[in-house]
Amino acid sequence: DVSHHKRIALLGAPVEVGASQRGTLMGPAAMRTAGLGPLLEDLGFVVEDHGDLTPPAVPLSTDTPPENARHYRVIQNWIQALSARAYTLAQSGALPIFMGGDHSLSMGSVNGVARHWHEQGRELFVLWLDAHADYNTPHTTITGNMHGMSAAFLCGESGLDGLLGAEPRASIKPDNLDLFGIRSIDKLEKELVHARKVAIADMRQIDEFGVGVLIRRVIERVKARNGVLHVSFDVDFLDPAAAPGVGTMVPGGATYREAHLIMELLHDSGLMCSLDVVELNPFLDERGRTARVMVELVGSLFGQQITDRPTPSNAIIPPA
Ligand code: 6HN
Ligand code: MN
Ligand code: MN
Ligand code: MN
Repeated sequence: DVSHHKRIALLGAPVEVGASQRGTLMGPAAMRTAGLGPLLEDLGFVVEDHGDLTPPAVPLSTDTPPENARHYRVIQNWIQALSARAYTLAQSGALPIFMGGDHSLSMGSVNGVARHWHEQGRELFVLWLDAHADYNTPHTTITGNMHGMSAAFLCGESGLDGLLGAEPRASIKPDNLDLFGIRSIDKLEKELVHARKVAIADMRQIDEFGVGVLIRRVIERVKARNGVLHVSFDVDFLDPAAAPGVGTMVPGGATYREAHLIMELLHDSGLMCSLDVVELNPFLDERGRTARVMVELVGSLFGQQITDRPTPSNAIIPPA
């Protein structure tokens, strides 16, 4: 049923202090400049652009900031505002696209959509396309950067317990998270991911089995439980050669073609209920290349096709 979304809600979340490099605050503007709205309209969607979120400048909460969580107060304001907006956008029946902004924003976007789907009695699954696991907590982090903590927070790990303030916490099961494209993980972070039995498709698996097989496995798992899927797309999932506009480049990432196929298979699945596009850093980009690539990939995620043949979904032999 989520594939019947005809309305897409765009929301910018220009947060940058979750990362060590500045510049992701320009991400939403770059996505708009690269033509995201008109592309989605061409694909037949009604696009509502809700502009950029502006969180309150004054602290909303009075909890004690944890150690090793840099810019906790600023991010806390973002997360609380985002979670509330994500919840109401999901409730409105539109499919929200959260344009970042660094990856800390997902603590708010996913929390809010998870709350909505849990109320509907639907399980939320999260596909984390990323070079990194983002499974640190204030206890395990080396950098203190909160964009490295979002997946762990969403799976209910402790250490940022006051972050949401009065906003209800709607954690997902570690079982319902798929880390995909991973090639950089810290030592304690790895131990935590293994302890929680989080599913990981790392780059070695991608090389050995291919993204088609591995993404179908993700899709089948969601389908089997009648779930819905949130996609959290960190630009550094892509190889730096395809996407230089990012602060945390790691060599050996997904190619343009691999990413494109993933988008097409996800589109065919009809399971996606919401999307984050995060870590785009236009300040580090080359002539808008990365923003353009991300917009193209989102286009494929929403049904852009090379030919207008019926999509050969799950075909073993290519149709004539
Ligand atoms: N991201 N594991 C490193 C850290 O600082 O915790 C990198 C995190 C990167 C986060 O790319 O969204
Ligand atoms: Mn990330
Ligand atoms: Mn990353
Ligand atoms: Mn395509």
